[in-house]
Amino acid sequence: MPKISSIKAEETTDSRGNSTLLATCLLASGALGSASVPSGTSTGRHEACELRDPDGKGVQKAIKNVNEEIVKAVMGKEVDQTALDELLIKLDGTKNKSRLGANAILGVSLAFARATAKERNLELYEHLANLYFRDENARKYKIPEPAFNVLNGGKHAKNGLAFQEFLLIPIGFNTIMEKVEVTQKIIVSLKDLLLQNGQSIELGDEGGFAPKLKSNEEALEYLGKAISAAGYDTQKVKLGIDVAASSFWKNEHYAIEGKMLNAGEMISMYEKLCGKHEIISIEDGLNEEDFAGFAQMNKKLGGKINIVGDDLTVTNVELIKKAIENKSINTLLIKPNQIGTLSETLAAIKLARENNIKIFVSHRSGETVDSFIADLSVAVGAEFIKAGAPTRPERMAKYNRLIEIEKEISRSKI
Ligand code: 2PG
Ligand code: MG
Repeated sequence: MPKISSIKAEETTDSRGNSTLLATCLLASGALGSASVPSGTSTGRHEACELRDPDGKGVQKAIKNVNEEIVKAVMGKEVDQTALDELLIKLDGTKNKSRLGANAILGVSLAFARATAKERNLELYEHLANLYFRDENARKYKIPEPAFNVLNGGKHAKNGLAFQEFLLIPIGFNTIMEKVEVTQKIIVSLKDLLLQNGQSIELGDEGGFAPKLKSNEEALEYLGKAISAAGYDTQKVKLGIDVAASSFWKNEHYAIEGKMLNAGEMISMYEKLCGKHEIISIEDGLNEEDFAGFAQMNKKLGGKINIVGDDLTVTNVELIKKAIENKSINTLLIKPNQIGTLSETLAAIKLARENNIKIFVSHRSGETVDSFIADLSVAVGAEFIKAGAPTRPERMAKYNRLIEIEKEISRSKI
């Protein structure tokens, strides 16, 4: 078992220019691993607590918690991932990791995983697969389908669009490299189209454009046109949306495009949109507490498209169980920092898998160039991954890592 020599946390900066935490773990063998923690804006109410300083911005307190209390508790310990994560959870002692901070805990958890992979001379995805699949024969590495967020709205932009993310999902191509290139071409066409129509090409938090369009449907129309203008068709390039509906849930209704809709009306709206556009995935279509509404939506549309839980389930086993009991989703979004340790993230994935729920691994809107989620997605055989527009370094870091892994996997098959 790996023996921890030391752990250190320091400050780094994310893609929005906000402080975040970078943790490094040194094992007695000399193996070293680092990981930085991303940060969300449209966070689910039940996410683990990201500890911020009283000014709401800094992470000095979380850093101090790692460098003092956590170091003291883990130094010299011989542990595996499960034992370390259990120790951290116990040390924190709260239900949502609010004392030490989920950012402090996750940084340590992921840095330890990287250091352990190094010690064992394994690629990170191989090590994560070992943690996830105890049975070596069950293991099969798979590159997930990438979903690229190219038009931003909601809390990620200041353009008044209610839906948070409009995603391109280029399914009709073989390699991840090709999928990235196709999307980059469509982005160029989209930019031209926006400019031709006098729209702004300002960017949102995840690198997609954030034009002030009159409706969500207009955004989907732009995507359709950009796909054809780039020489592709919607049989090969599908669409997805992350509605993040909790962000416009007001007075028990959805305040959208001047209307106040109920869950049934939202579902009818999605049905119509799916009839007109090649949508294969809808995330957080309803408010984060509405398990029954999600179930209705899953019943109506789940046979054809992904009904994805994000704020609804927040990578939390208890909430995932509730979603399973209610048949609320057929796809689960996975964000390690929603729950705060690697072991709990893997447990969430396992539970979903056992219940035939697809896995959709996700970045956060505030990201660093850390590509941990790329390895994670391959290790667990996720169906999908989203990491934003393939135009900015913190987003490309994930796609480039997938490209690298894909090459490596195909080499090992020869
Ligand atoms: C989401 C995420 C990532 P945030 O809602 O799925 O795209 O956004 O990180 O702001 O919660
Ligand atoms: Mg979401």
